[in-house]
Amino acid sequence: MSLRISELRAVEILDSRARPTLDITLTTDTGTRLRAGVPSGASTGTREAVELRDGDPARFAGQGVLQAVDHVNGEIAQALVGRDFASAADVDAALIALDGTETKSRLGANAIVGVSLAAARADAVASGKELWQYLADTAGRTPRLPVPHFNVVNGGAHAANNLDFQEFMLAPLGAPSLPEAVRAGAEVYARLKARLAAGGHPTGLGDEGGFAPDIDRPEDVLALLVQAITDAGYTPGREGIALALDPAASEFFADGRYRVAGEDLRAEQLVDRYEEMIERFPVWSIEDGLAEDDWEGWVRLTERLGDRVQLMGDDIFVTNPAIITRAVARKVGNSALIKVNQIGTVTETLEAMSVCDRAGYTQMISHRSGETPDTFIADLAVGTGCGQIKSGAPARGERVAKYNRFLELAADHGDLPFGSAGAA
Ligand code: 2PG
Ligand code: MG
Repeated sequence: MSLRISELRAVEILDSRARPTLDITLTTDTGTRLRAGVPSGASTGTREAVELRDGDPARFAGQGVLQAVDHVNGEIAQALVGRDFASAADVDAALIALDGTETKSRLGANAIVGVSLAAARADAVASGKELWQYLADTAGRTPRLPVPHFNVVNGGAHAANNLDFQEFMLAPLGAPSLPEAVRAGAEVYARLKARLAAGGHPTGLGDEGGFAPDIDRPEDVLALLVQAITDAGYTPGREGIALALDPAASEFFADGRYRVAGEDLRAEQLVDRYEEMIERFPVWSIEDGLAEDDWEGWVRLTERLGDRVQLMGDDIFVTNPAIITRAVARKVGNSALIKVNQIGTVTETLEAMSVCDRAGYTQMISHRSGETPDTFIADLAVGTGCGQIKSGAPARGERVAKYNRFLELAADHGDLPFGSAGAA
């Protein structure tokens, strides 16, 4: 199989948060055109691959991506167009070599990841496969429809409320099928809205489509979620709908203390709080429970709670195979959040996932808070069969696009298994 690119074009478009990002069109020598939209985070890890932003205060408050666009249309196109590649992995290798930096900061990880996503799509078409099948074969994994984790309450850097924890998710682990899981998420979302309204809370939305009420204490949100699950006729818990948290603790960590609902907590005290939450509420997964630089705290967190819940690294691991390898050696966490744009290419993303597999760490595919309607991550979740994804609330087009892609795949491929391997 060979892949030859005849044209590569980038355009500056808007993401779901009114910030500029890139749209990539890759045309192959057979005339097939593939598109990719580039996602962008707000609560980013400091070791993520670096997005190139123009910094010109006269445009989009410095957030423009015209330099990254120029790099795709200029240097990257010159290097890739007309060359024969054996696979998209070879395109990724060429992109990494061309950039030449550790963090993809020269050409921009936003430029590189867009081309990488489009190249994977082109390779899938050249191989005569659907994207998820192609990714499954490339990764050597068994496809599976994942359990969607619906982020229904937004705080932290994703909402203008008082809530320090960033994400509160519904995890329908007990759903018998993907369509039933999506239905559960949507039904509980509706009941949650009604509960919030009845309690006098505004029902405005945060960046990922979850509600953004002014509730300070995370425990109060968890209690509300359990009520909404019950209101909708489901069972709270792993056999029905469990809960997952992404406190994104790096965002409220300063001078060795975690500031939660007005209290300054040491890591040990925050771990105590998590332990109480796990005992009182059906929380099955905690992402970024402690800050990315608090490795000591993470070791203790993992010792104390690692055999009871999934402890997932996002800002601390940044989908980086080398960092995850260090974490495994130090027994930090037991799971990794996987974001293609944190590392910058599909190839390195799959590598990070195989490091996790070898260590017995579970994985969850993730969107970013700034998204486009691109559904690549839905196919990535199915193809890698990791069993879990988060793509925000079951509301807002750019979030729902991913969930709807699963509904399509479930309808077209009745034999695809469903469920989270790590949740049992
Ligand atoms: C996270 C992500 C996605 P952001 O912290 O997990 O929800 O947020 O894209 O802003 O980094
Ligand atoms: Mg996170």
